[in-house]
Amino acid sequence: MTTMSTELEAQWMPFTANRAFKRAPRLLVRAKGMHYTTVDGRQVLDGTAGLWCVNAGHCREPIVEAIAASARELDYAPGFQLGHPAAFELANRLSELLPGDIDRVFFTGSGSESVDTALKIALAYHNARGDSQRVRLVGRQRGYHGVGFGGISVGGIENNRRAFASQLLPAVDHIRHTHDLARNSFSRGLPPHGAEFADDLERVIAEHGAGTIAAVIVEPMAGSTGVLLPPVGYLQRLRELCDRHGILLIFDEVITGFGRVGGAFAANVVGVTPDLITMAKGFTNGAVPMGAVGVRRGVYDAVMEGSPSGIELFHGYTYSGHPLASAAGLATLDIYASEGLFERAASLAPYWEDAVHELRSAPGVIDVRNWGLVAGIELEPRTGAPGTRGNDAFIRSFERGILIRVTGDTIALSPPLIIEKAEIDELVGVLGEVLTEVAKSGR
Ligand code: PXG
Ligand code: PLP
Repeated sequence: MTTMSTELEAQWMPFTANRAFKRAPRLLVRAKGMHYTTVDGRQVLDGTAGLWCVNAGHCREPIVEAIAASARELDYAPGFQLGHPAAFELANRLSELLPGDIDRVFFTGSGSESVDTALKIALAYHNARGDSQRVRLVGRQRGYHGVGFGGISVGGIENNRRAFASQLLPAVDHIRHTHDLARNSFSRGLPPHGAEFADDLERVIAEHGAGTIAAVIVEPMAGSTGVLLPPVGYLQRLRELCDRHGILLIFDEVITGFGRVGGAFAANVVGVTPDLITMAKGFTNGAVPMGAVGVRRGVYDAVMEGSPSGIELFHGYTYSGHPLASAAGLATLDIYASEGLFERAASLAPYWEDAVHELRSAPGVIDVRNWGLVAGIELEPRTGAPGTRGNDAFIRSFERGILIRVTGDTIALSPPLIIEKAEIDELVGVLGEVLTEVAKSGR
């Protein structure tokens, strides 16, 4: 029996229109498999894996058990100068999934912390090698890297930066984003045009000198800003440029990691190994907050060698490698492996692609794009009221029993990887009806 205070004022909600929400709240009280249950007892099909994190579906028993067992046995263990076995085991297991020679793992509590950690490791790496001129960080327009000061500095979403613009990191540049509706609309899988967008890095290099640049950070696929895909060859080209100029390449795989695009990481899927990978979300199936940074052996070794004794990296979190999170992570990786969920995402992707592209004919749709078990459906903004069409679609969808995610006027779909074909049909079918209603009613 759930008892609940109906008083909502005290919680300042994250990335939410607080006043509108508190007037018309949407509360979830339970979840199982592919569905949420609302406070008024309705079932809602989860088309977004929570916030891109519940890749194995909700309330999976082995994860629940692992968390409960750890809570009973080892609730917390300091991670500074002490350790516990599950964190080491999890790092070993993760290093097997990570591509190439990325086999060192630093634990954090979230994607935002992973991003700040990766940026600091990049600076520490160059510093350890006596290359302390390399301090400049390069992000990308429309990038999302969480909400720490590092993350919003390299991030490229104006709304997230505006109020804080006077105090962002000083030496940061942004290369252009990869969205090109004119040439790539309604592409299936990775879009064909735009590998040359990577060459925008040459502009930054020409302006500041390669010897001042520490790292480039990009999401292989920008999720939060509306499913912006990497054109074929783009990530390879970025890798080549970084190699040529001694710049570290960071893939922010907070969303693309753990099966979302049909492999362990997007890096594995496209065959490009970055120097660092940030992750979170699907790492613990969303059940306990945890993130990590995967680091190439050579980067780790350089930081070790740069420091003959004592603490090599002055960085870490109270909750780095938390026992409950480590237990959840191990149980989650077990499920991914035993159920073959990354392969499942890859093999379902063609069915998913066909299904979501049927929305092409729904009113107001100006693009449909997909990769793995992700889809972006871009809607034509209403004149003078951008974002309202998307928001209306979100609210109507929720009322109709499907959870979608909307950013501006782009709908992002990213269901748990356990989704069945009939559920894909339901998700896309209801969404098509919703888009028709939204177009007809103007709200
Ligand atoms: N990097 C990337 C690429 C992300 O997508 C973060 C960092 C930050 O992670 P934390 O755990 O600090 O939130 C993210 C998070 C959405 C949505 O609806 C996306 C995120 C978070 C919440 C909502 O697109 N991405
Ligand atoms: N603020 C204070 C006063 C602290 O003592 C600490 C950690 O000891 C922090 C912030 C950082 O917290 P966390 O390690 O959870 O990021």
